[in-house]
This record gives sequence, structure tokens and C-alpha cells, in this order.
Amino acid sequence: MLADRAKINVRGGHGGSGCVSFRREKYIPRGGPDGGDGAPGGDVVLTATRQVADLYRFRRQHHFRAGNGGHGKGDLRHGADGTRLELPVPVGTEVRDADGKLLADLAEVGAQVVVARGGEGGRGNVCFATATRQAPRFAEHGLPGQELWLQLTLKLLADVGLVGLPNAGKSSLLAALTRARPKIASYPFTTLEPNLGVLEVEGRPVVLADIPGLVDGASRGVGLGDRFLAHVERTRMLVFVVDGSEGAAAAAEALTTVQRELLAFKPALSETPAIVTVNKVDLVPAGDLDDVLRAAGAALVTTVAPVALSATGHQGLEDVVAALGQTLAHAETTAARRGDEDGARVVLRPASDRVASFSVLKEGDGFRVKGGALERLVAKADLDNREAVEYVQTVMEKAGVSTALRKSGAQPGDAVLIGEQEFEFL
Ligand SMILES: Nc1nc2c(ncn2[C@@H]2O[C@H](COP(=O)(O)OP(=O)(O)OP(=O)(O)O)[C@@H](O)[C@H]2O)c(=O)[nH]1
Ligand SMILES: [Mg+2]
Repeated sequence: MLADRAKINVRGGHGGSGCVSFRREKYIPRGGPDGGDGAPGGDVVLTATRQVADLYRFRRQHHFRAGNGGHGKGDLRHGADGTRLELPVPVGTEVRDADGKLLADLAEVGAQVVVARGGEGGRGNVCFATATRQAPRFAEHGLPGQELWLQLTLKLLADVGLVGLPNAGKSSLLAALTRARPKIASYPFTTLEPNLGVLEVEGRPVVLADIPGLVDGASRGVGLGDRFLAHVERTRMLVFVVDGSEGAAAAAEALTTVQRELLAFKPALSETPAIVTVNKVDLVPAGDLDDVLRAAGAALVTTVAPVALSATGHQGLEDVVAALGQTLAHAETTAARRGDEDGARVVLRPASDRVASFSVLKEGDGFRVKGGALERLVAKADLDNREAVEYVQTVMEKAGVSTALRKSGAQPGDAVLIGEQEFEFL
């Protein structure tokens, strides 16, 4: 089975806690605060590489966590940053969240996306020293890292997609050109999953995918349907394989059908460079060959004329390779001129960082205060510590939270929710 889909759970590292500590020096009875900060947890990052071919590894392991940040220590020492976890995925991996929303499209070598950020570290007590609070006896907790489920889909499997009706000889062609050994048989739908093979074209490896046969109505689910066309979508070129042994009219009709189903699946496929190969020419009477080639060339116009081929008879293979090389080189220059290849889109962004940007909503009998920085401030606070609570209150007061609550109609005694904490409005 081809590993082209996977579901994984990723979690950034937990941030380290800040430290409560005071300097101890000889002859200085009461030193100032010197508790260092906790470090941020590591991020989980996906990186597109050609070193891995599929998503197989994610069949066996589903949970991935980056390292936790170290806690702060006395003497102003900060914790060590959490280790970032970099997961290599094949080029062509699409990353979606659990709801199917696209987070990133890792279409190029080296494209990266941070899928789960590590939690922030907590500040050490030295950060809370002021003229009036010279010996703060509190520090902040670190925050948990982001955690989410991701759906990975591998789209770009191959440089070249072999497409055609069932039984046309796609698998036979793949076997003739590469070391792949797909199942070949004289009945339709022998191939149930795409097979891959590597062919060297002008010194460079080119990956060929033999796509299961397409029939009339495939785009509406007939036969194996369009389940595998996602793989065709991003190949750099297509090779149409048509059985030439049934005559000119049948060859032309086969090409028209396959082309129609491809375009019904995705109209933009008309832009994908293609060549046409007329297979099984060992079965075509010599006098009919020109007719068959001409009909095929008329049914689907391509830059290079249709190539006569016998996949099992090993005839015309060099011509196919030459046509591939020519078309791929042409495709590359066109793509470069258009400035395509939009690269990775990194969609996850850090939350807005101002305590003053928040909103107040009614929730049940009480109120909820929403705002990234404010929620993090509360989550980091050691609420069992009276001094820490006072500090949080001061910051909220300055940010205008009480005023906003009062304006929204909050009365003394009402519940106020911030993140996972509940307070009483006073
Ligand atoms: N005579 C002859 N037979 C061929 C040639 N190429 C393929 N065949 C035969 O055609 C039949 C189908 O070949 P496959 O390669 O399995 O065809 P396919 O297009 O992969 O078919 P599906 O996987 O079912 O879509 C097999 O019996 C092959 O031996 C050829 O060049 N000449
Ligand atoms: Mg096949």
C-alpha cells in the first residue's frame, strides 16, 4: 500500500518556569532577587525533503513532541531552550488541520512550516522587582506548547504520470523503463494503487508513476474513480499510453476519453505538458501504423509527435525517453519564466502580543475576557501566590480590564473567565 495519507498529533515543548531566588553573598544579609527565566519549549517543524519518499513512517508513529524548555535558576541563569523537533516529509506534502483547513503546502525541497509552537517560558522573579517591590517572591510558570492533530497528504509523487485506459500497457511501460516490477495482466484494473519507478533522463532521476486505469466516467467515480488523480495533479508532465492494436478510431477515442476525464477532474491539467505513446505496435500491421499514429496525434495535440511503442517488445523505448527529456526540459523553462512554484505558505502565526488588546464577552452568568497576551499572563501566573495575584491584577488594571468589564455591565461578585481561570469581579 502506498503511504500517501497520515494523521499525526504534534505538540510543542512546554515552556520552563521562572525561578524565585535571592542572591546570597557573604556579608550581604539580604541580597536582591536573582531568579532566571524559564526557556521556551521547542517547536515542531515539518520540512520537505527528497530523502523520504512517502508518509510510511507516520503509519507506525503518530505522536510527536518537541523538547521542553529548561527552568530558570538562581544567579540569573536562564533555562536551556527546548529542543526543536524537525520531521522530514516528502516534497509535495499538504498539511491540514483536523478540520481540513490547509496550513501549508510543502511543494519544494526545503520548504518548512512550524506546525506546533513551543510554550513560552515563565519569567524569573528578578523581572518583577520594582522600586516598591524590591523582593518579589513569585515567578511565572511556563506555558504548554500548542497541540493539534494534522492530516498529511502526499500529492506530488512523481515527475511524470502515466495515464490511459485500463489494459493499455501503463504498468508494462513502467516495468520496461525502470526497475519497478508492477503487476501486469491482460485484464482491466490490474493496477489498484499507483506504482513508482525511477528513470534516469539526461543524468537526472525522474520519478514515473503508473496511475490506475481511467474509464469513461472516472471523474464521477466510475471504475476506480478519481481517487488517484490527485497524484496526477502535480506531476510535471503526463504520458498518455494508448493501445494501438485496436485500430486508429479506437486509439483516438481512448485518448479523448482519458483527456476528458482528466479535465473533468481538474481543468488546469490542460496546461500540463504531455506526450502520447501508441503502445502494442507489435500487434499493428505495418501498413496501418501511420494511420494509427496520425489519428492519435489528431485526437491529442502535443509538442512532440506520438511515439510508436511496444512496451513488452522493448521497441521505441529510447524514443519515449527522448520525448520525455525534451518535454521536461521545456516544462522547466516555461515554469521558470512564469515564476511558478509558490513555495511553502506558512500559515500559523504567533499570537498578537499586546496585553491591551482584549475583548469582553458575556458568558453564562459571568463574563469572559479574551486576548492572547492577557490569557498567557494569567496562565503563567502562580495564582496560589498572593504577590503574583497582585501583580497580575496591576497589569490588568493598567490594561483597562476592570473599566471594560464595568462598561459591559459587570457587577461585584460576577464571575470573570480568562483562559482556564475564573476570577471574581471586585
Ligand atoms: N503485445 C503486446 N502486449 C502488451 C504490450 N504492452 C502491454 N501488453 C499487454 O497488455 C496487457 C495489459 O498490460 P498492463 O501493463 O497490465 O496494462 P495497464 O495499462 O497497466 O492496465 P491497468 O493496470 O489494468 O490499468 C498485459 O497482458 C500486457 O502483457 C505490448 O507492447 N505488446
Ligand atoms: Mg497497470
